Amino acid sequence: MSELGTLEDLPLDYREALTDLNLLPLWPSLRNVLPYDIPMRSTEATLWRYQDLRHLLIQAGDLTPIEKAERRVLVLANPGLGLDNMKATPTIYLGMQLILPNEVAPNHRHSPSAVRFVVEGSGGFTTVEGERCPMEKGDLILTPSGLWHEHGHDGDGPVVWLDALDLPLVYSVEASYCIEGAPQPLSNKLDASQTRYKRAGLLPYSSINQQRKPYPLVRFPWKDVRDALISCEKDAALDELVHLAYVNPETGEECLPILGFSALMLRGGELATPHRRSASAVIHVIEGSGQSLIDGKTISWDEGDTFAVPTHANIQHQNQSSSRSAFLFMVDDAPMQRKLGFYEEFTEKNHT
Ligand code: GTQ
Repeated sequence: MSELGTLEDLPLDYREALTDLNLLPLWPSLRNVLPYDIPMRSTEATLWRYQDLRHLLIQAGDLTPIEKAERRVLVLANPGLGLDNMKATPTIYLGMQLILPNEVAPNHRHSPSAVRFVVEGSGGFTTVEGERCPMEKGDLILTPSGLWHEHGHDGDGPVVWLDALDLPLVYSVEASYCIEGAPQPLSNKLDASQTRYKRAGLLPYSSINQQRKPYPLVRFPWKDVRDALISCEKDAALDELVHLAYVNPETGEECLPILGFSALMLRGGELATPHRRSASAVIHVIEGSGQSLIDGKTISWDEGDTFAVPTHANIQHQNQSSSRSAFLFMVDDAPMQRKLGFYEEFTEKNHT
């Protein structure tokens, strides 16, 4: 491998002539954009503890009325990517959103896709294109690109959820915008998770012949996912991950185009070593406590905590309890990488 020429190797007047014409020599920077073997990564394995941020979020409820916020959110920003850039990873935006009883976060739709993962409280709901989705702890609710959505709360006490959006990607291609709308007529209808998609492999007969909706199911109740993980565990080999993907029930494909969602169960005492992957991810702790080793950095996590996993990272997750299972919710950008043709999984460790 030969040493590449630097900028300083070039005469000043030549460099100025290039700059005047908006030109740049590639070779001094070639290894920055195409490093050998492992990408250049600025994302840090950052931990956001729920215990640390919760009181600040509740305080925002006193300081900022919902009318002054539209969405009352504290953004979980990765310091390695610049705090102001609102990135947990290069593609994933994360926020903790608070809604108080009788508040309304008004109807809108936008080009980035979003999901909500409920962290705390009861009685919240998100209406998606007229479908009222109850929000209970651990429920996943999709608000795909372009669909109307608004949030409300007709219970007691604070309701908090984690927002994950593909905003950094959509923003970076200068395609992110939002449209305001009138409140959606509230239906009392149950959402499709309760009326249409009750079991894997069984669809409402009428849906077979119809033009498929791109997002037939927008709510995945945690109770169903948790039960499914527990029943999978009974049949899983000891060295097999108990890991389920949230998918579109009609196509079996990932439920959104850019970000992917999955739930991982760590059995009592389990030390899990998932394959190193080209995708970045964030992990939210639904239940349990433990440690994750990410590129040599130890993250100690508890219920409600969230942490970022850079692309190509070496990872291990250790359940701290020898008897109780731990449950993790994961968001990654593997669907985008697969579509673009550069998703990879590695069976061996990398450089470190
Ligand atoms: O609830 O629609 O965290 O539009 C950021 C942007 C939440 C939302 C966020 C949003 C929303």
